Amino acid sequence: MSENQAYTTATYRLFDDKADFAKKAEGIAVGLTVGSWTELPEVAKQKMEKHLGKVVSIDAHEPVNAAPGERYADITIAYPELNFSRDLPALLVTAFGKLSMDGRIKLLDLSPSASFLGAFAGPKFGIEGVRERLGVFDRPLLMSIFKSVIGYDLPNLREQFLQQALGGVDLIKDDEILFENPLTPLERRVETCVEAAREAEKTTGQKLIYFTNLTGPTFKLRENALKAIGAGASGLLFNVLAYGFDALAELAADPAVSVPIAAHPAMAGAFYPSPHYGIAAPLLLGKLTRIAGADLSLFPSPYGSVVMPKEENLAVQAALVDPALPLKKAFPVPSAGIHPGLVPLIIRDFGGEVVVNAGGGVHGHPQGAAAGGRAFRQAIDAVAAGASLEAYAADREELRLAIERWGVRHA
Ligand code: 1AE
Repeated sequence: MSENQAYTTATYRLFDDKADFAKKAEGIAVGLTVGSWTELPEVAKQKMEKHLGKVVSIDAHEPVNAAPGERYADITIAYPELNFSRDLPALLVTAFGKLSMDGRIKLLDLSPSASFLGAFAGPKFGIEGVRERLGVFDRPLLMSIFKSVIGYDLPNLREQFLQQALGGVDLIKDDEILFENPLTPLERRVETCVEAAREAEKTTGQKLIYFTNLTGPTFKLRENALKAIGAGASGLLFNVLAYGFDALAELAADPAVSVPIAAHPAMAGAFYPSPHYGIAAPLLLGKLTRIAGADLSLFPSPYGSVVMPKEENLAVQAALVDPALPLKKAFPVPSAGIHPGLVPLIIRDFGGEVVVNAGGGVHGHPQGAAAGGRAFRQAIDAVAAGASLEAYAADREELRLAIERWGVRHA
């Protein structure tokens, strides 16, 4: 590799029962860059050298008597950044465009150069900025998700918001399936919820960020984001995989989009779960989401209703906070099926820089959503106090009832 050039390295896991992995790797490095090499005349080779991809390493896993499907290699290729513009679509199409359809191959990681990363502002607020907005620095944050939103009108939505806010949550997010609709149109929805947030603050004394679902056709996203912010939205929820990383990057880099953005993982299951195909979760929901500028990244936890294995969860978290990336850190938000009885596990596994996020686990509390929020806050306090949930719940009714409803998971 030339020392004067910038490269992005891409690491793949390539499964093949028979292939010569060295040949395959060379085929990728050449095929995704200059197209062909050996047939080129010497003078053309000299000209094309700076555009040629290079095989960095091949780590083959070839057990003796390998069963069918077991043989694979982790291959790292360096792509000259001279070949593509400094945007995420160009990077992704270079490293995993046609290749993503060519056999059993999964993209594990991408490492662009510092120069490429310099084109991205990353999260505008990051973990610290979100904490500053809330004035909460000493505990995991608590997020609540609207549930039952389709077919509901503004008074219903307001009541639901108010109950969540009264429970002492820090963040409230729209459900990702709430789109523009006549019953709760964007600006009216935001105004209504912001007004309910103000009312709740009088009781709780707590600030809150409301992540409004940013929807609509791609070319209207900016306009809709500004409408929502103008109406008082203090955060935006964004279905990043439906729109693409570039749409998020454009929004996050826009000075007028002056609020934190939470990336929702809708559609992620089409990308990461297969060992043979797609894009690994730490890259998809961690590194790329952070480079594109999400302040928070939601993903299925290891414990709830939709699960992602724990090692993958921790690798997503690591990518969101990796100090090697010259960008602000993004909050990990392990989600789906979370209830208060899981809080000790979440904090044990993720530490304090985490957002505990729940929909059903708040709204399904026997005494309603406000009690549901309080049960979560009590669970977080219990962990901080070094107490077991069961002991802490003895004189805290909300937590006791939550434990009765969902139990406590210890491992
Ligand atoms: C992985 C995303 C989780 C999510 O968006 C959501 O709505 C979860 O709801 P609950 O907590 O499972 O009810």
